[in-house]
Amino acid sequence: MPVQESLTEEARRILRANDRGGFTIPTAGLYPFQWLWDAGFTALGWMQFDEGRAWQELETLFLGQWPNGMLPHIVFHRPEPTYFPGPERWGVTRTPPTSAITQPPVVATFVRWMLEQAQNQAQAEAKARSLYPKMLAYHRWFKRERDPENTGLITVLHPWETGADNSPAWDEALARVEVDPALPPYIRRDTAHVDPTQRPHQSEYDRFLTLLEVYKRAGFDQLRLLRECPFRVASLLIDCVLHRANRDLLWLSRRLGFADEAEIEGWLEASQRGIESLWDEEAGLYFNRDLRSGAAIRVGVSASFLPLYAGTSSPQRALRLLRTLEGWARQVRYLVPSTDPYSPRFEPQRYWRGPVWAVVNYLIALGFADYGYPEMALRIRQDTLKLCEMTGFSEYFHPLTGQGLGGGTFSWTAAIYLAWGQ
Ligand code: 9WN
Repeated sequence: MPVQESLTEEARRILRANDRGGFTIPTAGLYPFQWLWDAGFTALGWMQFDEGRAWQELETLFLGQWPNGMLPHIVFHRPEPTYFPGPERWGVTRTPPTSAITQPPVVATFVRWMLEQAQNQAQAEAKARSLYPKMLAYHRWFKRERDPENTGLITVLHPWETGADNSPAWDEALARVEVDPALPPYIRRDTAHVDPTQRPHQSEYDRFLTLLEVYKRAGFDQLRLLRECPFRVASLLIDCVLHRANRDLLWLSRRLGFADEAEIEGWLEASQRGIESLWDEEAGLYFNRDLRSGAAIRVGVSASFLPLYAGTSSPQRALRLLRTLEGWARQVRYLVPSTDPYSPRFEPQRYWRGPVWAVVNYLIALGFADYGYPEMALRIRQDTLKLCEMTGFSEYFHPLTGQGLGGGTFSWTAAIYLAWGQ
């Protein structure tokens, strides 16, 4: 399916319009700062028509990196009143101000791809070389502070870290977070921009905000939070994206002549084991895990297919995943719904409880292609492009009707259209 020239132009226009001078906001009003994994996808979009600007997106993102290596999920480059919680509520006294949690670490993988596809190789190599130590420090932080016992799974401390905020996978773990009776009052901004039926519930927001108070009380001490944080899960989105990012960091280490291979290989051995321990033979899917109870979270989500993107699955498991997704395809019109459409928790228009995300589709399709299933990869690509063509570059889409949902003129959706159209 060829992409439409006019829509390619429109996608570029969206990135330019959302450019705030070195960083791209996801969409005006709803998300007026720079988000971590959005920046990664957006860089892939910029790469299709302005390579210098693409590298700049990542350089700007790393301005928010903490001295301990952590790359925060939001960098508040400049004040904006239209989003909550902003820098005051996070209470991180750094310049630029940032949040205190991370997000799926897509960057090392995308730096590899950008280096591979760059027209300007000299520029790309210099940029990749200067980003490399920062990415290494970030991945070391994950290992040191979020998997100190080398279990092979990263401990995630907030649903926002997973990128899939109100996924039904987090329901029980989040319900166990007791809302802080002294929670400072707040006014949500998201529901002023988007129909509340497409956003998380208030009970979830109270818990999201309670977790911020927990971090502040712990002085953001990660090792302490590993013991004390009331929300602790293993997330397929984080573990699979990190595994692939470590494979690509290893590739970059060799390509650029750094000598970190043994260390990165050690991480990969552990995460290979960790991710495969999340397989459920009966369901034919991978499940997230509640790390407080140790139990599998037995609800299928789009991230359940990401071990293919990570590359940890066996061919047998990959085939089971294909069959599972074929089953989902009989229930919805557009792949890939963020929640199993057979699940009673499936809600086709409420944020991460059912709708389709172009960025997740991109990763899942790559996984199927890697495992020798190009038809499924093509189907996912075609569905994604069709959704953009039918209803524009929305934040997410209704898997039955194709309706565009959430924020409009969305950077990462436009970026995927550009990256996938080539
Ligand atoms: C909290 C920016 C981000 C995405 C996340 C998505 C949403 C934020 C929010 O928007 O999260 O980080 O306020 O809802 O869930 O994946 O990076 O697009």
